[in-house]
Amino acid sequence: MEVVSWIPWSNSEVQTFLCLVGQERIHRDLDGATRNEKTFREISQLLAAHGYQRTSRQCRDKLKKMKSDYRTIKENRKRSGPNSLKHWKWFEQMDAIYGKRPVSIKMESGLDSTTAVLDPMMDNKCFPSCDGFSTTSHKMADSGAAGCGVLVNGSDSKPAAAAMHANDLNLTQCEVYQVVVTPKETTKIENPWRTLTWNPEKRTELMDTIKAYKPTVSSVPQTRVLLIGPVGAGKSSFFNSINSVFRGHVTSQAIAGSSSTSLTTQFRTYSVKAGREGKPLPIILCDTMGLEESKGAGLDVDDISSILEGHMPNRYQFNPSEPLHPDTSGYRKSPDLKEKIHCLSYILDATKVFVMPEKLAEKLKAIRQKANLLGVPQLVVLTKVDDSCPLVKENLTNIYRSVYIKEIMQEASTKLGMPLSCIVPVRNYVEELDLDLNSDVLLLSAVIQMLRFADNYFDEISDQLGNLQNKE
Ligand SMILES: Nc1nc2c(ncn2[C@@H]2O[C@H](COP(=O)(O)OP(=O)(O)OP(=O)(O)O)[C@@H](O)[C@H]2O)c(=O)[nH]1
Ligand SMILES: [Mg+2]
Repeated sequence: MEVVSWIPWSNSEVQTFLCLVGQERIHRDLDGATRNEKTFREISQLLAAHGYQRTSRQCRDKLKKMKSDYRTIKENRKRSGPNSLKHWKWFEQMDAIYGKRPVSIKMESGLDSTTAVLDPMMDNKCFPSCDGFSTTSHKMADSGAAGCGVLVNGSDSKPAAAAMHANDLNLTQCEVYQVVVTPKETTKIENPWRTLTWNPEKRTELMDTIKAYKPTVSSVPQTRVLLIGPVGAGKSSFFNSINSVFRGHVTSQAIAGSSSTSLTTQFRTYSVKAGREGKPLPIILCDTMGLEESKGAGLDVDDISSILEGHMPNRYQFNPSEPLHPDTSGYRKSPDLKEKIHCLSYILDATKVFVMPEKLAEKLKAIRQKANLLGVPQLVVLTKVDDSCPLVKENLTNIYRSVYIKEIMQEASTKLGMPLSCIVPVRNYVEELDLDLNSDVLLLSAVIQMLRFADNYFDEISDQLGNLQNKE
């Protein structure tokens, strides 16, 4: 039986809840959908990540109630003027979400919004604990000379204020500050923290570099990059996207789409051609079944070892209840170096990094250990950055200016125990028919990183071979 807590919602909890509900993708998922249980489950998980325990049902009921209150107050306001709304502190935030006004405008638009933001702080004697927000204070009116700020919490701040002003607390001048809460999703870093040039020349340069790439070990004509990650993370779409860039139009050779279990059920090694009749590129992308959190479901960790070591044949049908073993038909007993994996890419959905189930994170760690033992370099490709951040959706070149994307990348780096330099974001082709320059540049940059990482693998191999030859 479901155990439900009936503790009333705190202000900071509602604040966090509204941040989540107001996120563009969640808002879109909820908007007009009749079956939105999955989205409420996600909201419940996100709340849990912020330390609030609410079931998906409680989230649904809360939103229903708040929407009904919002409609009633809005109607009242229409009838009796704006004063009727002053008692409901969430009006401005609800209006930003459901009144079709951007959040940032709402937050800066006047005293009511300031009150809405300050209320939870007053109640909790601290800033709201919603990690999705950054808080800044903006001076609204300046009396011209140095003076005192408004005491947000008079009694608590008195001793410090007295000490700062030599016990003279007579108010002679007043500066009023408005606390503006800007969702991190819309906060920009002034200078991009990674530099990338977004023009056709750069795209051509990246494509030429990939075409001209040659593994440093002569027995390996093509570098093999393995794509693994949770169900629906965008593994197949990543191959499709890279293939599209080199084909010159959007293609979808690998089956991609949404499903609760993995749509990809076979191990596939995909060559990418430079154009329809072109030569195969020096890279092979290996697509796999999605990882699932529960044991015995999705791609098996032992199967990953088999792939890394080159035992698994192309088109092998995954069987989560029975991993590949030496007696399985097609099993490669003594794979060559060219059949092994030279770089392992974890494909992670950026919208889910903060709510990654513990068991899945553990599985990824176990895989990482195996790959480390085999000396396979690893990196993370973060997909769906467009769905994660409105700034990025609006313009992909904001990718390294978005505070939120940086935080997701940092979280991915922590979760997998990898440096931030091993995390690259991409936006796959999913719905469009034509290529887009900025998407191409980001996708190609990810491939370049994969090739650089594979080079590390080949360097190690060359060193080992060199040592062996020296010994002989
Ligand atoms: N907005 C957006 N959607 C994406 C992106 N990448 C993938 N998707 C969508 O995510 C869904 C899953 O993509 P797939 O490529 O099938 O994911 P997968 O990892 O291969 O999934 P399985 O094979 O089922 O494990 C599809 O509906 C894609 O359209 C992206 O970068 N942005
Ligand atoms: Mg797939």
